[in-house]
Amino acid sequence: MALAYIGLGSNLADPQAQIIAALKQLALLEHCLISDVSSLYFSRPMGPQDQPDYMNAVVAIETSLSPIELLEQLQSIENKAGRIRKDNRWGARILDLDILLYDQQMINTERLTVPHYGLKLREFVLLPLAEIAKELTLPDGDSVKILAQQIEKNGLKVHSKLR
Ligand code: J1D
Repeated sequence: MALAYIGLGSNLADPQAQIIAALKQLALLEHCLISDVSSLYFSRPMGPQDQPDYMNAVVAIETSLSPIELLEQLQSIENKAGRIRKDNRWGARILDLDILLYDQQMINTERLTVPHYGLKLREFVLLPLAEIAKELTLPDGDSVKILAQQIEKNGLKVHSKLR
């Protein structure tokens, strides 16, 4: 079994409900077991500011799926939530499920970059990740706890507990 960390984000169509529904879908995935869930965080948009605020969370999953199989399952959950894949890389979104980490693997393919390329730059990823994985070290040796302490918080705050 591998230990993967998944980032969840939403800023459309009742973000809190989207994240909770996505957690239920993740819990139903075969070959996956949710082992931890962060709080739900309120965050200000990174990227264009003319979009609603976000809700973000991170979950830890034990899985026997390969990274690509896991990505496909996550994209299927995004699609069911009504996510439209269009050219809005920095725009509003109903649901994003990103693979942040997959064990200590480093993956660089056309479809997948792991660790996620935004991991170290995003307070809405680092703080929920540090909440559930205090002692985690990234493949490059950086401590998640220290990165989370150092990053600009940009109004990030815990909105509610998810467990
Ligand atoms: C594409 O990325 C897919 O085609 C995948 O194949 C590919 N991908 C590559 N590596 C991936 C990985 N490790 N996990 C998942 N997909 C991977 C989809 S993509 C992936 N998406 C990148 C994001 C989504 N998030 C945002 O863009 N501001 C706040 N406060 N909170 C947010 O959650 N999210 C944002 C932005 C708009 C930057 N601002 C945000 C938030 O990074 O390209 O969608």
